[in-house]
Amino acid sequence: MNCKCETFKKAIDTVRILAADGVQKANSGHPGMPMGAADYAFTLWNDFLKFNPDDPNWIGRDRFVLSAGHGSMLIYTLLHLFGMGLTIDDLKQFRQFGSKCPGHPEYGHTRGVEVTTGPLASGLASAVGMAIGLKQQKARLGACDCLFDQKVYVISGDGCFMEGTSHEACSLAGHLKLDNLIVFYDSNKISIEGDTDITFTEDVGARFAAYGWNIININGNCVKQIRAAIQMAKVTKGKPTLIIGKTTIGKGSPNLAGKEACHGAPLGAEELALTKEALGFDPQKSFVVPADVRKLCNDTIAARKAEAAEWDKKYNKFIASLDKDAKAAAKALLDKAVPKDICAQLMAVAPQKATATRASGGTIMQKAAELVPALVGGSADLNPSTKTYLKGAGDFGPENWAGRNIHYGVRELAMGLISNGLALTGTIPFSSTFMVFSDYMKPALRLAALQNLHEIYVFTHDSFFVGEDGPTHQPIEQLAMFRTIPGLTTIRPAEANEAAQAWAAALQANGPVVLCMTRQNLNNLDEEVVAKKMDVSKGAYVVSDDKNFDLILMASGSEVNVIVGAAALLREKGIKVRVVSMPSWELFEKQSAKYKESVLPKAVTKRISVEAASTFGWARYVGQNGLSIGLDHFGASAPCDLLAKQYGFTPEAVAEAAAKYLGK
Ligand SMILES: Cc1ncc(C[n+]2csc(CCOP(=O)(O)OP(=O)(O)O)c2C)c(N)n1
Repeated sequence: MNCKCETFKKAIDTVRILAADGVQKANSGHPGMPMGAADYAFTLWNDFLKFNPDDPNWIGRDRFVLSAGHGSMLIYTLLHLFGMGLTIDDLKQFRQFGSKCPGHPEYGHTRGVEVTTGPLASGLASAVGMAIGLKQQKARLGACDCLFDQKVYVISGDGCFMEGTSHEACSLAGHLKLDNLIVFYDSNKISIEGDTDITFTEDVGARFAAYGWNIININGNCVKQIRAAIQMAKVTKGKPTLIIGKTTIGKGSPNLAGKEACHGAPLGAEELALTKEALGFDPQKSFVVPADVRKLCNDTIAARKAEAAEWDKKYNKFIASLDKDAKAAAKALLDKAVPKDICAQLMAVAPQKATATRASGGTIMQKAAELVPALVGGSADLNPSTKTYLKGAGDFGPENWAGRNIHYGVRELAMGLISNGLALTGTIPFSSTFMVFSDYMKPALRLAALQNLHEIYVFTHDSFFVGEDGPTHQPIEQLAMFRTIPGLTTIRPAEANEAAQAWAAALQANGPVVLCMTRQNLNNLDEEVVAKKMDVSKGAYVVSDDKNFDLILMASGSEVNVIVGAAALLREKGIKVRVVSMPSWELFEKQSAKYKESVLPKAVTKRISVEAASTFGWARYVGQNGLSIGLDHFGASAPCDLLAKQYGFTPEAVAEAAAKYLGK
């Protein structure tokens, strides 16, 4: 072995030991995976990965996704060795409060972490979104291969491939021929409960070959084979690549290598010392980077910086070569620009007749797509129903990488996680399905919120008003679910004008937004209300009221029409009412105490909420003496008008319930 080879091997062992040291010090974490995958990960970073230590968001970079997020010490060690901002002291703080090295990698928290991972396979699915995003970006900018040839590199373990998400997302990746996606399968045949033979005996390579992937089998602990595999993957056209690397979990540990015991627990002081000794390190010392390893990495850092500077020159030349319009378009796309007057422009196209909000939303989003080039997305095989197809914007795929419509097929969870990947590669993605199937997307919604990703969910058929499809298709508890996710904004517009304002708010948001749209037609509110009172951006506003009102009726979405009707009936009886449209709790909560008081004055304690969903949470607004009219049971298959009567969601029924509540 020549000196360079020796240092390279020592560098890989340094990754093993730093990872094990971090877990040992924290007395918590997963040393086995980083130790087993160190050969691949270090070789990838040192020899192939394009990154810029000076700028983690450098546009020319490849993406590195550690889908097996439990092996987080692996990425922290690499970020340290390759000058991405983590220090040895940071590594020593693994899993401690406020540390830059939390238990699982967190996007936006640790410089250089491209996506939050931990829920197995979510990173892999989001990586598919990144691969789509990079293809789209390149095609839409009109950049050539010699400039934009970024790859998305993923490390996944057995767990990622057991998860259903890997099926959904990788099936789509194969179909779309995403040859910029290179996934390493750290096939160590161990998961928490032991040998994967107890649960997972399928031929993953055959499965992925059937999806249309390029499969390369290697010894994942052999650097020579790793290099050859990555080189081959990089030049493969028309297919994503899966490199199946047979590895040994905990490699380097004399007594625990190959055993599940090192998957999720520290090696133990004694075994760690034995490991260091076996690998030629001083067993008495921790968190050491040998001088020649440091030099190797520093040389790589310097080389990467120089390459990035060279690339930037070419990129700037390319941008300068664009004509005025193309330059403006590129800027709008890359900046995710949203015009300041977006709300007025969207309001101008809102249909002025009774329409379902899925339909008015569909019209509005055509305009939104025209005004916001970064808006891309699709539905999980429901475009004709959710009305979310962007006309004239093309279908994404090998025939048209610039297409802004993504056909996800019936793959809701993959759609959600891919959207997260799209948001992470510089677009504002939308994704759409029936609201009840948002259940299939919950992990993606949560991860979008956790990462504060700007994306938009268009969930239609938002209540039992779906009608004939019955309880399987009638959402009840989903609204409550959305509202419990921190950082997720839910907007349920009452009619077409509110739908336009909701879309504007969603495009101007800085995190994920759910738009809940109806299947059934809804009357627009009075022109005067639209012109003078409507303000979805505030979350709630007064639609109408009587002087000295002593009852507040509040509702969201389709039930605003219902309370407007109920208020008219109550007024006939001499009851003084205020009607409040409340499309978004989250936006309302962001308002000043003064504004909130102006809409829901504390002095008025007689309050009724009406929403065709679980009443869970409305107590917050109706208070102890309030009444919440909702649906705390599943619906039924029947025409929606009949169900409305059956369940008390008509103006008459609400007026009657209100009169009873008031004792009148
Ligand atoms: C969705 C999800 N389910 C369960 C877990 C808990 N978990 C963490 S690692 C792991 C086993 C993963 O096995 P493998 O991918 O082979 O990792 P390795 O043993 O190689 O470290 C499990 C079940 C998780 N992180 N995410």
